[in-house]
Amino acid sequence: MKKLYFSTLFLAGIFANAGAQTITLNCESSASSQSTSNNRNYDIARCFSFTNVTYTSNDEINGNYSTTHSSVSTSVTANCIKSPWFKPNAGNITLKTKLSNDNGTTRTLAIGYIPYSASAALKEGTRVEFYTYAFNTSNNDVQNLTIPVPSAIAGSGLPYKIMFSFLGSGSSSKIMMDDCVMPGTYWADPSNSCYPLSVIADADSDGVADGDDAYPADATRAYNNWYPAATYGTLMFEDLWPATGDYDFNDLVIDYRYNLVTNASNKVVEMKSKFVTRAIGASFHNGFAFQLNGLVPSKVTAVSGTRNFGAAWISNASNGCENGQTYANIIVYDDAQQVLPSPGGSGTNVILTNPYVTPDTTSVTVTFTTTSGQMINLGDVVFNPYIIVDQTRGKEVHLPDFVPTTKASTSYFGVDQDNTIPASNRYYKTVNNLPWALNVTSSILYMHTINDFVTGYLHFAEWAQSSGASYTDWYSNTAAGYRDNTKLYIR
Ligand SMILES: [Ca+2]
Ligand SMILES: [Ca+2]
Ligand SMILES: [Ca+2]
Ligand SMILES: [Ca+2]
Repeated sequence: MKKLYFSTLFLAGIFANAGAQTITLNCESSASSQSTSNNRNYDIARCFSFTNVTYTSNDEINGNYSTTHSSVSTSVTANCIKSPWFKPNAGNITLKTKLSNDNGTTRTLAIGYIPYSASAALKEGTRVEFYTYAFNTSNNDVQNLTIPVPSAIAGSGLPYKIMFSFLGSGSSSKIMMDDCVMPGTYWADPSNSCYPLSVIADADSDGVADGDDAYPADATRAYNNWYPAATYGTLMFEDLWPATGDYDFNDLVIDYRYNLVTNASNKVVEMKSKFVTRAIGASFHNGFAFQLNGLVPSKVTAVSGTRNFGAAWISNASNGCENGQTYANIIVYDDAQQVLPSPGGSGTNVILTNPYVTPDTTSVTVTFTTTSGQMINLGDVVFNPYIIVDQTRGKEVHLPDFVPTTKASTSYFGVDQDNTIPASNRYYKTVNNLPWALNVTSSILYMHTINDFVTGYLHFAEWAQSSGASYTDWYSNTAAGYRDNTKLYIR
């Protein structure tokens, strides 16, 4: 135990000495031509700055020169010295000080630190005073002061200046200073207007370094959060619900990706989404929408980019959310057939022999509240996409076990093959767990014509019926027996 104690002390001593660096101001210079002005210029070149503070060899404290100042003032900016930028270490600032004469009503040395501020003039933030010394004005002996470096700045790794202000009222005695020593690492650049060496650059001052800030010139935004993270995902819908129908899952095929833009506090300020309508294997005029589950519409401030082809059932509030909904609902478009018109024949991009139509990209931006205490977290955004079947507002088809909206009609539940049981939180699944909508977090191929989905993706039925436990890679083509490419729309 004792041995360990000694070795710990020994190591601590080594590291303390190895890291010891100081910033000093003693008003002396090693230059051959020394004078009050030459010596002060020497320190100015080291990035000290002086306001109405000069050097004097008259009644100096130590060596040949000390600081003094001009007329007496109670303003902290009237007579002051600022240190160069440095990164303070824990320890003490030491200095010698005295009055030039034993007169005056009050005399005070006030010391503050100045933080770095990227947006401020000279990069100097607001001074924080941490120490004052009130002189006995009838005593002009030298005082040796020892001032702890404030814990707020010691070892913070950030650059600061120390500002010494010489305050007083009454009569003419000046406060002189000398032999000031400050613990820390010099961090000024004399070749660049004495600005700090590299600091963590944060051009918009939102607290996120430029290198980490996806929006370095926008203080309201900092990070991108993509879903799916790496690439587009695919949404596929079967519109004959509550019947399984032909089960080809190509009645509406949409690739999607959205970006939840967060600010420096990781609150979501914006949802920027892209919906790429790839195929329509439907005669129905289906709409496409999404609900943000659990998010009240008042948290949305604006919606842009949605497309309204005149459906009578659309009724949106001024913030772009659908009226009459408990949670925020955004109608991306009311009729897919207007978004990706058929080139002739039946549907769009589902029959291999028909002309190919370039997919349409609809970009929708949802902007969220920035009211303090009302802002939303990443986990608060639950994306619940659905189709509105053939202009019947209440006929919604959602992903399996995703809730219907306030406007969904419950009259379809339990009809035909649908086995929705709201009391069990079971939605949009057959009794065998087959869904009417699919969300795959990568872009995948879909069926051509009316091929049953399970004849193209050969392990899909096993995946769905196991509620996702088996064949989680059912849509991949990594092994024989996963896909029948003759059933897929491959041009
Ligand atoms: Ca001196
Ligand atoms: Ca920033
Ligand atoms: Ca920013
Ligand atoms: Ca179908």
